[in-house]
Amino acid sequence: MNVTLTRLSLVLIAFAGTLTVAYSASAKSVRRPNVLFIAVDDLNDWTGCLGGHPQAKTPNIDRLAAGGVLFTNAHCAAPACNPSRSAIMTGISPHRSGLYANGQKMREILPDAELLPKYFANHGYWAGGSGKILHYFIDAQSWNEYFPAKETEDPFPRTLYPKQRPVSLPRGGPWQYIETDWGPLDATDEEFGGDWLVSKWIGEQLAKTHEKPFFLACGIYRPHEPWFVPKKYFDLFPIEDIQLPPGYKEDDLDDLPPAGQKRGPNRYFAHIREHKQWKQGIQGYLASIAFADAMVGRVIDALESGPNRDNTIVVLWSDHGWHLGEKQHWQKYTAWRICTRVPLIFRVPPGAAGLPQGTRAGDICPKPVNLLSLFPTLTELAGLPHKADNDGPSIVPLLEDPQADWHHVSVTHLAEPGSFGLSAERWRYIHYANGDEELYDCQADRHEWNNLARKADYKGKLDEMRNLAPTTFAPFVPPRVESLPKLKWHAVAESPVPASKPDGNTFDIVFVNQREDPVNLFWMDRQGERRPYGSIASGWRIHRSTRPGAVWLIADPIDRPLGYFVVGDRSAQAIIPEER
Ligand SMILES: [Ca+2]
Ligand SMILES: [Ca+2]
Repeated sequence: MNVTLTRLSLVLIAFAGTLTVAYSASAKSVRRPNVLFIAVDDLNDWTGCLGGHPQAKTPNIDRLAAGGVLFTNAHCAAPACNPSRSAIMTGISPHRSGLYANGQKMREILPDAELLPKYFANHGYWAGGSGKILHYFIDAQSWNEYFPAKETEDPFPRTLYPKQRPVSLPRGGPWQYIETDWGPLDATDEEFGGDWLVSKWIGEQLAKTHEKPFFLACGIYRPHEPWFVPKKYFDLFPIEDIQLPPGYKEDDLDDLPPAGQKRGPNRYFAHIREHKQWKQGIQGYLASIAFADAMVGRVIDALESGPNRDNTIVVLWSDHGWHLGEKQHWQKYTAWRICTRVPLIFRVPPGAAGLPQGTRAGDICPKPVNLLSLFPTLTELAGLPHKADNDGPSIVPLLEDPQADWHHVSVTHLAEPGSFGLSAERWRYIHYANGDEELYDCQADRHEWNNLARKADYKGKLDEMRNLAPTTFAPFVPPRVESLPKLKWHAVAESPVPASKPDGNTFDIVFVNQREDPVNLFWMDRQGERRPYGSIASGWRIHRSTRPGAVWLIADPIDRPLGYFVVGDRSAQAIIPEER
């Protein structure tokens, strides 16, 4: 009896052992690496590891780069949040989707797109996120969990701002982007909230053991404007020591074609210089970068002290670069290298399905890559099937060998189809929709000061770059009128009608007449005189091309004024209200 029992026990133990082995083997065969996907908003090459500004302080980003592969020639798909992030998250290039600008709506243009987190979730992952990953919305359907709650569609946790704004500059007019503002806050990181709360929630997820592998997206909002961060980050950059951007050259525009000369100078930079705030702005950007870097450090520390350390791919990217005066420009939306080039770092642990040996610490890759490659690279690393509509090539071959043969170039699309910047390994080529071109040798001229496109010696190189460029461009898909922001209606009785102060580039305003009668439309000129621009029938809408700071007067059919609109900095709807 005892013997039988013992034998039975042995059999059971052996059986249990077999089961355990079988389970382990099957678990191992489906073991997927986690993905920690870190986005930093509006960070150009002003990091320690890319060396874009000698005073930049980013010890945590540098530490991550030193532990993985740093790409020194990575570019965005578009130099603006919405098209860049939409391209990353869908894997579809702006010139195929028609999504080129911030004012467009991703879900109007790509209603059925399966975004990166959803693709991972559909392949056995848990997809979580926090902070700014898409352009001011969450897209709840694409995530299992989000902080703040995904149902809010608001990716930002509470954030401290000064009580009175603006702080740093007088308003330059009704068209000034209000977020161009900066200053130190008398607050701790915790009191500041914002990205600190994002990094806290991300850290909590990293500290847990998860049932499923995770795709975890961390969207750090600084150094996006406004540049308010706790004072200790400003204190790292005393104002008397601030150096101007290394890429600034006063006469840099002289050798540009008309489209480049028009693209460069903008109202922000002129306004900042006029008020002697250039160095203060640079200080605000450097401080905001240092703050963002500290938040990245919190996330990396949480990963490295937790249970997921050895099985998590880390990728860090920024959605586009930023000008702080280079080519007389402040902000983004250009095809120059300072605006298209972004930090991109991959750190892959050994054992990842698509790269079993993992990345080598300290590798540096100079090959031209595009953020469109994030989607196919991550699916390949995780061993998921390739998604057929991904436009970018996977860069896994460059993670294996940063000097591998690489025949791709990287294209960054501007808002009008057919305008783009193309980055090859050494050369950069810019093409504007009107046919204007620029050519730069970035090995000899990293700040793109010397436009070679009109020099006879470079005709062959120019032809070579032209032949690498895309030739077809999806038309720009305009946003539905209903999704445009609304201009404020000023009834005439409230205030006198001001004169226009037009400045900047043109865009469309859609006038919507909700009255039961037709109305007449007038543009107020700079002297405050009316100029007729037709009439709008009851219930009709019309488009008028206009500029920031323009004033449009609405009058009844016998030209008695009813009210007016002041145009802001973007396309909008101007709703002429019903009579009450
Ligand atoms: Ca951005
Ligand atoms: Ca130049």
